Amino acid sequence: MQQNLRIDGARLSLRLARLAEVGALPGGGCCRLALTDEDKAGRDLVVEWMRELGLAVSIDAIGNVTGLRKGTQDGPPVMIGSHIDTVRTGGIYDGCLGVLGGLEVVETLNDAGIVTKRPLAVTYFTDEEGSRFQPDMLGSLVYAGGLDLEQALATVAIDGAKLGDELRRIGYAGPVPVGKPQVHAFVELHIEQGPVLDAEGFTIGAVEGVQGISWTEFTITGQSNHAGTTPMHMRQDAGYVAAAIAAFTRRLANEIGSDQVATVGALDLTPNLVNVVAERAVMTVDLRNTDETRLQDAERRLFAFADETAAAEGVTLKRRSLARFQPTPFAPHLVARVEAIAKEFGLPVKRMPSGAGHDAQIIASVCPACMIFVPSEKGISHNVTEYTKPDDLSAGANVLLRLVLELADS
Ligand code: HGY
Ligand code: MN
Ligand code: MN
Repeated sequence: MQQNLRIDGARLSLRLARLAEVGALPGGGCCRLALTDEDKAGRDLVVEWMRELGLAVSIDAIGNVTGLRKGTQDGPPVMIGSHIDTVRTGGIYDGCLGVLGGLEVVETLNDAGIVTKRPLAVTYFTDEEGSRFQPDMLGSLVYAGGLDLEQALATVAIDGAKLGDELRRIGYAGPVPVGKPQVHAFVELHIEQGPVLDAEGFTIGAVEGVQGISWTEFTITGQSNHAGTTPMHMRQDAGYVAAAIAAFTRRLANEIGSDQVATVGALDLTPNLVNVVAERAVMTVDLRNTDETRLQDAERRLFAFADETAAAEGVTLKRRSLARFQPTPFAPHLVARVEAIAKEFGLPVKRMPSGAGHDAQIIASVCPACMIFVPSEKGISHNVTEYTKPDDLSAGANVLLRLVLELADS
């Protein structure tokens, strides 16, 4: 019986479309930055669905929300998790597929009258994106004991808001303590967000691990001056130093090659006027590599270049780490099961690393964890045109269903 069990793809797509209406952007896509009113509305909708499916809903002190489905036995649950917060120009699948895929697994089991041995948990974590409050994966980091709760609550957003205040304001400062969770195993279904599966014709990615991530904020302070009258040798131009660092960042990635990627995603100039030499620049650099040694080398070279360029221009440079994660491998036995189940379903499957950060890499520190990828059309993500075909969504959710049943009845 269980071998023939399949999820209801139309129902999954319907939930994705319904959640996409929350924080919908005029040209498509979503904006539900962590702990904003839009995030609250999305949270409330998913809690409503959890309750409709008979799950016992709990909220912890950092706002992570878990819907628990009883098993025939007590004990640590098999957890299906991801996130529902988005970047500012987000798609409708990033994170949401993992959470709503979990609800779809629950509803499929409810319809079939199946109760697993172990309890099942469907969880969404607070602020996975880290766009508004850094670091990313903040909620799962606190959940796993990797970030102190009080420190997390004191985090100040890019818009100046304090995380603890926002959590209380939206009503998600929950009563459940955090840290030292008991989870039997963790599975996250997620879109690849990169071009590999789509370009190579695979349906499922058996994710072997997540690459290392290094986010740095540079604050450069020079002197504003007249763009026309100030001789070049007398300038302390923060805008020039920021631009030089941005250009170096691209060169650095190309020189290191292989898996190295580097991004200047945020750059803010003050006073940001055509005829004024910028007195201040605040920028971010996102470096990633599957190899920790090469990632450290990239950081060292970037920081040295930034310091030299700032000194030569006579500006001050302050550096702040916003996030730093080492490359994280997933549980080999679970990766092997994802691959085997995909093959049993006749789905083309590829073992691969994840270029994006995910909650699974954090939860991997407290229990065996793995990820199931489905293709992103043209590899586009963190973009309102993010798209994954319904058949691929269903394929991923069916692999999730089968793996969760195996883990929950083992
Ligand atoms: O940045 C990331 O990789 C993830 O989307 N938070
Ligand atoms: Mn994500
Ligand atoms: Mn994302």
